[in-house]
Order: sequence, then C-alpha cells, then structure tokens
Amino acid sequence: MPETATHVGSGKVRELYELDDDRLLLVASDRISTFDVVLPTEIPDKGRVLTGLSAFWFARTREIVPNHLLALRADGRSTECRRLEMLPLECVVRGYLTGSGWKDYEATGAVCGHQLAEGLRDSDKLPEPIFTPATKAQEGHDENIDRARAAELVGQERFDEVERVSLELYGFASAYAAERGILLADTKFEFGLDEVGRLVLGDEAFTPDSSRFWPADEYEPGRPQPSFDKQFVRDYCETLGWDKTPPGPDLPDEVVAGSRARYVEAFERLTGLDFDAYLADPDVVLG
Ligand code: Q0Z
Repeated sequence: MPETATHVGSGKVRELYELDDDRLLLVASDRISTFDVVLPTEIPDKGRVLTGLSAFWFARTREIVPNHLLALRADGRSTECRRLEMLPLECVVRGYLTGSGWKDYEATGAVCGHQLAEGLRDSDKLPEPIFTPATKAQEGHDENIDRARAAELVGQERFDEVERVSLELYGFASAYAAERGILLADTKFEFGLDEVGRLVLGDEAFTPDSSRFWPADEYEPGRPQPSFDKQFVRDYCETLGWDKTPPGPDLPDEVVAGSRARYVEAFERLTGLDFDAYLADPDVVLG
C-alpha cells in the first residue's frame, strides 16, 4: 500500500506532512534564505545537512530531554516525528550578545528582563548563558518577551522546566561544538507535550537555521561575526546592490559550491562523520 502524506504546513525552507494521527513527516528542502528572503537558487544537500545535524543532536541529548524523532528516512532529508501539542513559545538561549539580543541591550541595557553589565559590545560572550523566550510570529520576526509574560503563556511550572532544560541543552552542545572550533552563539528550541503531558523537544536541534554558528578562529567581539554557513552567500548578495526585498538574486555556481562546502564542513566538524557516509546511510548519525 503506497503511503499517503497530507501536506499540513510550510516554513520558509521546510515542509510538514501528516502521516497518521500520531506522526508527522518533516522535510528539509535545499532552499536557503538570506536577509529573510528565500533565494531562487538551492544549495544541494543543505536539507540533508540540517536533517542529519538535528538527528545527531537528538540522539545525543535524549538523556537531557526526550525528543520527537522517530526515524530518519533513507533520503536523508525527511524525519518521521511524534506529533506533539506545541507550546506557544520560542525557547532561545544566548551565550553571546548579538542579533535581536544585542539590539534590545543597546536600547535598554537588558534582554528579556535580564539586566546586563554596562559596556558590552556586539558579539561579546555573556558571563553565563541566558534564556530569552520569544513569541512565535506567523509572519515577520518573533517578539522577545520577559519571563513573566512567558510564564503567563505556558504556566510557571512549565516555564521553569523549559528554562532549565533549554539551558542544559545549550550548555551541552555549546561545549561540544567549541571543542570542534565552532561557537554556538545562540539557539532556538521548540518544545511540545506528549499525550501524557511530558515535555518533548520538537522541531529541529542545533542546526545552522536554528542557531548561530561562528568559526571560533575568526571570533572578534565588537562587530557582527561572519556566519559559518551563510556568510558566503551574504557577501555575494552585498556585492550586487540588491535592496533585500523579494525576489532575491540567483546565485552563481561558485557561490553555490562554496556555500554547500560550508554546510558540509559544519556537519563533518560537529559530528566527526564523513558526509558521504551520512548520504549512504543516514542512521550513522544516531550513533
Ligand atoms: C512544527 C514547522 C515545518 C512548517 C508544527 N513534532 C511536532 N508536533 C506538532 N507540530 C510540530 C512538530 Cl515538529 C510542528 N512546526 C514548525 C515546520 C514546516 C512549520 F517543517 N509546526
């Protein structure tokens, strides 16, 4: 019997299908977005790199918190996952001050209610990682919120649990990545609840689309850092004088190849695995 999968959602670069009442299929495409615009040119295997990295981290963090991963498909880009009741919260952890955290700090001296020392610069390492929740926006950017607002959305007990688990996940993965020359500046989790109300990590985990990966050897606080994966594409787009509104530009072959190489390098450095071994048998990432 051929399987039927009903399309239930689209993200900028991913698709979501329903397999049955209990299971979803998450498919990572090779689309890439830059400056919030999806480009017309794909990066071959980008979706496989992201799916493989997520599965790698899900396998290594399951003792911290259970996750939605049920199986990887042989195509390397599709994940069968448990259907959860998702919490209405983006769970962000920041170890470095950049992006919207840096903007909020510049304006107010605080991020999501965390009052920070004076005189911090863009991309400075924080004295300790902070949990900076946001609300999920249907369109446009997520809105940073303070802990009181987040606790209203999910309840105080659940808030305390997602904060503790998020900080533990970030601590584990950022230490692991730093040993391999990659700084995990910040990361975003989405959690859900299973049928008995247990907290489960859903969506994706520590991919370059949900986290900022910085090459450690180029780290220099006081300026925005080059992104491990996207800087190549951003730099090219900046040469064009493109106004960053849709449609985005086509990418030339050498930019596509350079970008693909960066994704594959991130995969190989973080997992210690050969990317071709992943393509031959995606389950290698599960260890
Ligand atoms: C994830 C998203 C994507 C569009 C819903 N395990 C789960 N259970 C219930 N819902 C979700 C998950 Cl992962 C869920 N999203 C985000 C992903 C395309 C939206 F690939 N939405």
